[in-house]
Amino acid sequence: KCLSCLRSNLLTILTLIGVVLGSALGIILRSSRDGPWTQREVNYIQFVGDLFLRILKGLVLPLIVSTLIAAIGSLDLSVSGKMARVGGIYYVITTTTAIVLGIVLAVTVKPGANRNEKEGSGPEISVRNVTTVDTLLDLVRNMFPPNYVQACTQQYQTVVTPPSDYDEPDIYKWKMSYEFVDSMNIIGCVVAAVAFGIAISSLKEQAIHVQKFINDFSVIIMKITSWVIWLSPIGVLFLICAKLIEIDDLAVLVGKLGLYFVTVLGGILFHGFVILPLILFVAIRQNPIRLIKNMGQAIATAFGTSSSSATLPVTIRCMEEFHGIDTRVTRFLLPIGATINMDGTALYEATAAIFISQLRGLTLSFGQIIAVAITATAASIGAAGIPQAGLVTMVMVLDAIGLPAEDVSLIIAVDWLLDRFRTVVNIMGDAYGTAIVAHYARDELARTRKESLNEFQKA
Ligand code: DAS
Repeated sequence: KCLSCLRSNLLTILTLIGVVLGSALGIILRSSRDGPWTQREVNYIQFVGDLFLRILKGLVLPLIVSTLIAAIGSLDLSVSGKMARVGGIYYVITTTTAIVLGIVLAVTVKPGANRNEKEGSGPEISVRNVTTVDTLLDLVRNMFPPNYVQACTQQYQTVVTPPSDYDEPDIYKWKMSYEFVDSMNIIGCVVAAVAFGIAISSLKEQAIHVQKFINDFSVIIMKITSWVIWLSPIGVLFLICAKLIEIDDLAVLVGKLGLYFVTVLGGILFHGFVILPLILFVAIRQNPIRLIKNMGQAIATAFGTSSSSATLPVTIRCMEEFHGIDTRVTRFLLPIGATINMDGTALYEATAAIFISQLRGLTLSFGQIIAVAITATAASIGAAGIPQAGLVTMVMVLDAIGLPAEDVSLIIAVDWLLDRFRTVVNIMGDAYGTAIVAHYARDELARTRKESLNEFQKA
């Protein structure tokens, strides 16, 4: 536990160093001349950060699709029907609540909206306005596509018009091309993955080999993601440095970032320590304070490690030894919850994506809000329980509304701290769910315990 605590703190410390160095370098370079930097010079600095983001983007599709199929395919409704059903309903309700809260906060507080300051600088960006019909068509496009590869890759056209003084250096031909076609129809892939997972779960033995392959594949992708995450200090340094040089009004951005931080933090804490306890009390009339107290060690570990997976053993111990939950429930639900039930991450993804669109001066259509809700849900399910996993999957939420991945650099400076709070709420969501499932499955558990005792006595 101490080793994983040190490891994930090492990553956070290195990322923090990247943020500080990148900020210092950006401010020094920015003040080293009076006039603005040309896009060419900014791109040369941002290049290393873009490489990092390109690697993340390459990981997102296999990570999300394999995790979704593995998680849904492994839910064997026959073995622990009641537990899986109650757990599934709980996950849907709490994740949906988190997403809706995140969207409502972002569109009401509007942390990224212009407040009568001059228009932003940098390349103007205009994304194809995604209507609700577009989103609905995208949902099913990957199910029955005429050309599956084309359906997975062809997405919105994000036309990035460079500033008039832009002279296109060779290394950036791909970046500022006038038809910057974005890739990944992620929501279509999500729907196809869920359908595939349900089919595997219903086929049981017949699909056992595919299930095992997908499980192993998702473990491999998560392993690669945990390696790539160690590149984030370098990526962060160059992304922040380039953004500080490029951005027009630094003070305005810092102010908006502060409001964004408070908005996300307020939403996460409200969800984790007001909404979820309310759901617990309404569902089983249990006093949430006792559960929060019993989860004290897990909360501290989650905040310290920024990793749900590293905290899992502590969460299991807290729920079994201090809260008295049946091990059959904790060992079944908590590993699944630590992988696919991340309310803090879900809320953060939705709020951050809308915040960035506001910074870009974009007003999202209802269809795009729906696309954010779907991809933020998938991002929270697909995000691994490792530090900054939410930042990795953020690129796909931005992608769904046609925003470039490098826009994560606008929120990266405060991500290392928000990550800790969303990890705490992620594991608290799992804990409340375990208590609720244990309550509703108590008869089934008592019966199966009696049956196994009888068998034991016969033997
Ligand atoms: N750090 C992730 C976790 O372990 C959450 C996130 O990155 O959003 O839950």
